[in-house]
Amino acid sequence: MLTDLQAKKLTHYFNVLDYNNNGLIQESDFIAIAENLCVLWGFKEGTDDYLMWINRFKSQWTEFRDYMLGTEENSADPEQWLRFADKKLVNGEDNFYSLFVEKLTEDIFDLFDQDQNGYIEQKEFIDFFMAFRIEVRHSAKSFMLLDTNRDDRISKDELTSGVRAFFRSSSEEDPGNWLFGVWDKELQR
Ligand SMILES: [Ca+2]
Ligand SMILES: [Ca+2]
Ligand SMILES: [Ca+2]
Repeated sequence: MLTDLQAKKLTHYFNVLDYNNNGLIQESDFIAIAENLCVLWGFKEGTDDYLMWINRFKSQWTEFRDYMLGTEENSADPEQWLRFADKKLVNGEDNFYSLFVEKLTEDIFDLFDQDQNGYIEQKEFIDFFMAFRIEVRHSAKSFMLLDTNRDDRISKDELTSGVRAFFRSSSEEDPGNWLFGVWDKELQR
C-alpha cells in the first residue's frame, strides 16, 4: 500500500509526464517533452540533433512502457500508474528499484549537465524544470534542498538520494520530495 504522501508524489510525477494533460501517459507525451527540449536548446525541426532527441525520448517511452506497463499497453491512466508504481517501485524488489533510481539519475545528468562537469548547477536545474514544464518559481527551493552539502551544485550522489527519496520516502521532511517541485497543492503558497 502507498502512504498518502507517496500517492501524492507519484500522482504529481504522473502529471509531470502527462505533458498534454489528457489524463494518460503515452508516447505522444514523451515526444512533446523532447520537442520542448529542442526548442529550449535551439535545435530546429529536421536537424540531426532534433531527430536524435525525438528518437531518444521515443525509446524512453518504450522502456517506460516495458518496465512499468507491460509491452501490450499504449497508455496508462493515474490508477494504473499508481498500481504499477506501488507494486514495482515503492514496494517492489530493491534491485529493480536501485536500477530505476540509477537510470533516472543518469538520464537527468545526460540531459541537463550541459557543460558535462559532473554537477547540475542552478541554471541547468532550471532547464530541467522548464523542459518538464514544472513551475519554475519552485526550482530555487528544490535546488537548495537537493544540494544537501550546500556547495551550490547538485552532485550525482545528491541527485541519487533525491530520486531515491522522491519515489519511496514517507517522510514529509525529506528533501528528495521536492525533486519535481511542489507535489501537493497545499504547499503552493
Ligand atoms: Ca498525455
Ligand atoms: Ca554542469
Ligand atoms: Ca552539492
